[in-house]
Amino acid sequence: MIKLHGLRMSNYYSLAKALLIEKNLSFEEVKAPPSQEESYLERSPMGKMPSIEVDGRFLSESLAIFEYLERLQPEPPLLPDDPFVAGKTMELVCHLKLDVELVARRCLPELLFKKPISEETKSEVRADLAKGIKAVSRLAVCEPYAMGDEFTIADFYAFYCLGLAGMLAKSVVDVDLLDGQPELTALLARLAEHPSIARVSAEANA
Ligand SMILES: N[C@@H](CCC(=O)N[C@@H](CS)C(=O)NCC(=O)O)C(=O)O
Repeated sequence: MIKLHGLRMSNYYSLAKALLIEKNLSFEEVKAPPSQEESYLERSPMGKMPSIEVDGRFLSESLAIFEYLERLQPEPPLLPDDPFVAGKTMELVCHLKLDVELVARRCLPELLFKKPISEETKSEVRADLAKGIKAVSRLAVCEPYAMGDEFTIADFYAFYCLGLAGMLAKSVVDVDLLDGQPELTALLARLAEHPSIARVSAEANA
């Protein structure tokens, strides 16, 4: 059985857990906070969560975990059949991950560890987030799902990246990330009701 390592408070752990549920795979959760200990780095080379354990072997990075799960259990598919649309789906995932979530993540030390970030960094975050969210809204269809009719991996990244980024942007740099983005706002509300995502949220708050 697959073991999922990490903590329920993590957005990427939650994403990997939602994927396992979506794919109807049996799994077990193992509490493992991030660490720079050698034994942890052997499982996840940057010391981050999540990672999965399969027959004693470890795999980290949520996108790599997705790639593995998609091949292990192709149903339901989370990438469109059409090669170009599949590429566009991954393009959207990249922008959500790198140009929105990772940018907002620069605010995390201030919120979690009360380590103030500089005004210069805050200005950069505001400018970079504005660019990132524009890129996302240019690519996202949002009717009814991120890429249109098909529910895909981009929906998971939309939910878990925009959720954390929105919270960090509001509380640390006083930016409403989804201001003027009614389609993305409605998409996130729909996704919150999607069974795999709803179960992860319910269990995180239990
Ligand atoms: N690129 C990684 C990011 C994972 C990540 O940022 N994990 C956070 C928790 S959500 C973490 O472990 N942070 C601890 C650290 O950076 O040391 C992925 O997609 O899985």
